[in-house]
Amino acid sequence: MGWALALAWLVAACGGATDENALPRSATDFAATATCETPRSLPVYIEGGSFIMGSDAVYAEEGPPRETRVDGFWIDPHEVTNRQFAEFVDATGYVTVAEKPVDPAQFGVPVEQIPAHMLQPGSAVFTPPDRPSRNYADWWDYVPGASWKKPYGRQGPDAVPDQPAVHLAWEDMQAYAAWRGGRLPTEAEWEYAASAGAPDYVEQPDAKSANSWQGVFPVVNEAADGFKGIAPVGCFAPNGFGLYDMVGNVWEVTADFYRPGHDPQTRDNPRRASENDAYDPLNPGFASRVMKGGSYLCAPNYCQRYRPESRQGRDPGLGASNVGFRLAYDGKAPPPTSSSNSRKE
Ligand SMILES: [Ca+2]
Ligand SMILES: [Ca+2]
Repeated sequence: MGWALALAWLVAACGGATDENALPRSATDFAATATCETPRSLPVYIEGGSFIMGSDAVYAEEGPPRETRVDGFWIDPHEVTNRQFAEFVDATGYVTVAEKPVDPAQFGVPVEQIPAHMLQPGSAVFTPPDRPSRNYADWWDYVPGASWKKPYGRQGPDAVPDQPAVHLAWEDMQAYAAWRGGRLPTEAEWEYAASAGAPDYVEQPDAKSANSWQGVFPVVNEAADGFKGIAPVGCFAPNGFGLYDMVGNVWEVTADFYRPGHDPQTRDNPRRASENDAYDPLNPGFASRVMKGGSYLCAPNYCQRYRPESRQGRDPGLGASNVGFRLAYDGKAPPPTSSSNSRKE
């Protein structure tokens, strides 16, 4: 969501009253303590090929499906973890957008109309409502102090090393990619890698295949898959290319600008690389990027987006507790990895 939009719905949702000393319910209820064996972090080479990109089975913004060609590339086998992001921060001293002072000018309204807590550094944290709702303002809170290091806010637990890094802005992901020697995948690359040659489906993946939401979102979280919220990377079965959590856990931002629907004329390594192509009906003031693959918040009654074809717009500025990323790499040789990246080799 964008800042202006965030202001509108957060004010509508809570009147600007957030107790920054209270532990968000999402922290006590949603912070996973389970561990899994961390999978190999060495990037996987995806041979070039053709596939049917897009779908017309569920949501209009995913179509039309058309045969699409993608050149070969390398991709991380799992979402970028807090351990990996910490290596970058330790080496560079980088400070993320969610940790920096907030510029009131970006709200576009007089400063006295901005709730005080939204002028503090922070990010959007999923906080389940206590009653049924279909209004996302009821489950997103702007939490001061929330960042990749403190995913639930100042009073919450520290980031878990093997969980995906979240609460990152576009420029944070770009900075990490530049340091690591990679880049964000295009939407076509990501979807090709996620589908891994398997047939399309519309049903929710089973509890061993993806961290999604079992039960009636946003109030009944049965967690039949073992996780109410985010999971460490690699707790679920890999796809046919050996990639983990492509259709669950956290959404993953790609390099392409977002607009609803695919251009049927672009079938060879398609890109939406121009900001002029960007249009997000839910966030029209911002040039959103495409994010892919659903998250632990996707449930059949609300968000059937636990599929390779699923796509939504992601505001470049404000992070959220269910959005992360993974890197792609060019070239024939395996890309460089850090020491801890290859510790399980
Ligand atoms: Ca789950
Ligand atoms: Ca994911």
